[in-house]
Amino acid sequence: MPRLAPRTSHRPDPATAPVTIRPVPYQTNATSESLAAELKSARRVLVTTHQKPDGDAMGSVLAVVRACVACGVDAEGWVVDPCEGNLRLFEGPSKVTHVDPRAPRLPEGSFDLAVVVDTGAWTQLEVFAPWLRAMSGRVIGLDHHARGDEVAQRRVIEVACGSCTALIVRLVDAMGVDLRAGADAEGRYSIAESLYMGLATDTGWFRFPNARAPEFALAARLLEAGVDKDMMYQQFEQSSRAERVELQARALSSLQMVAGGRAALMTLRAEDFDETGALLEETAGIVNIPMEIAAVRVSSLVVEDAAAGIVKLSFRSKPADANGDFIDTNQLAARFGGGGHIHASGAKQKAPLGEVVASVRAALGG
Ligand SMILES: [Mn+2]
Repeated sequence: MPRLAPRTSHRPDPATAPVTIRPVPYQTNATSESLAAELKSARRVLVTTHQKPDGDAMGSVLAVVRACVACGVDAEGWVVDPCEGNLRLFEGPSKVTHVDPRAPRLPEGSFDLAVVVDTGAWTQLEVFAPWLRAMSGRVIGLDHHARGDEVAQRRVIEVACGSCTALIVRLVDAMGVDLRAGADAEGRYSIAESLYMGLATDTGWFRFPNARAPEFALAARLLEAGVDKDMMYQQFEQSSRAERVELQARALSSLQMVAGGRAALMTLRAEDFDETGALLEETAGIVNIPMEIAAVRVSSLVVEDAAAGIVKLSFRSKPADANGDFIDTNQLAARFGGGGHIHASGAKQKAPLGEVVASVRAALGG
């Protein structure tokens, strides 16, 4: 089986060595029903997710908050920014507190239950970690990632779910809440809308390999519950600033083909952000562009975050080809201390841009 990233041909340098495998198995140890019962008997619930929430993370937070509120449980979201794109437009009347990671603070007030969604990794929950550790015994989790820690004592993990919201719909059903709950007079801000936000964005608007029959079935259910898919597509995919498109042009002009054209590598330097006026969060989705090329099996984007003094890596891969071969981007990212999914992952490096680019090229088999 041809491999783009053979494990033996490249010795990772110590700075980029993969993290050690954790002793605690990250797997389901509760049911949607038992978590639903805990939520319904709680008085005040806090819902959080990974730092720099994306559509699935925010959609998951909003769905759990709205389901609780529909059951008469006081619930609010606490998230650590930056918050991607136009996500805040979907909060509506739901209570969400945004914490700036440059001025970190812990949740205030007393909560009898915390819910962690779309992650279970301490590395993605750094700011709230002390608070979550103090809540130990009263933290529940719902996630669809393959790796995580003992953040939530009771959790449902389903790697096969195309989005975390595709898992959360089972919780909402177990709570006995209608998916239209939360909607205003125009039908906005329902549980269904927040579930669709995660489902559509995490599946690349139903194009990625993780969009399977259950995801389409859920989409149909959500549309029947009143979701305005055209409005949502415009809000997420057709409302960029011109600066973002200029940044895309920079990324494309940096494109290098690796491993005989089967891997794509793009780089965005600090100057590319300065000169275009684009923001770091405006890199979202750029890594997918080279996947248009027929021969490309895996695409990577290396982004210099000068302010944070780090370099960020993103990997995407195509589904299995006719021979059943595919690149496992979760394994690829693990070589750089990161992780994610089989076909979408990321990592961070604290090293000069040139060195990181060389390591990525080597890992891709170039
Ligand atoms: Mn997700």
